[in-house]
Amino acid sequence: MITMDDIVREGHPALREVTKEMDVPLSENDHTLANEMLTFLKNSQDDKMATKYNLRPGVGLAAPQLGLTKRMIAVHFEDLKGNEYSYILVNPKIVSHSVEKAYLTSGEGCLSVDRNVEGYVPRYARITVKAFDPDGNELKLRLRDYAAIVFQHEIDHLNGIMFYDHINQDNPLLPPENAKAIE
Ligand code: K3U
Ligand code: NI
Repeated sequence: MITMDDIVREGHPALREVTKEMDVPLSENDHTLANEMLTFLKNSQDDKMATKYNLRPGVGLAAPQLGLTKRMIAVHFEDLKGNEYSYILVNPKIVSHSVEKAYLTSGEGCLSVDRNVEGYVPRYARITVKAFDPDGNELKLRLRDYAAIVFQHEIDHLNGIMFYDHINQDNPLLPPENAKAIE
């Protein structure tokens, strides 16, 4: 079972590497890893499990956060409309995006960052992602607003990018241009 002890923190080189594409369908070992990543997210959002195992709640997890240079993410969350997003994506790629940006008014956090980093993180408001599921089936997802932000945060991890790399260093709370605020 994945716990916070398995998650690498800022300073670990895996968080700054560009990951390698994976073979699909996944090997048996990588299939197990994928399922464990999704289970971690579910456990982290379950009060009893989170308390028992001291888990920080997360809506997404990328393989580099486990110290692995593998191109795979898991997400598990509901958007404001109650739509559920529960996916393992292998070799995800943003194939198109809006000009318009979006940012969370509360900023972003990261399970690999044990501090509060203030500032708005500009993201694309709408993206289309192509990926494979663990069995090698192609997926195409159209995402907007909060969902688009979560997927971009996770895909950034596959490219060695941390959320605070996007924050305006001179004025972290300056609303980004051409960006809608997401509460
Ligand atoms: O955003 C978080 C959250 C957790 C439970 C309920 C609602 C929100 C926690 S931080 C998080 O999930 C990161 C996970 C990371 F770092 F491992 F990738 C992802 C994330 C945070 C903020 C915006 C988008 C994505
Ligand atoms: Ni993160």
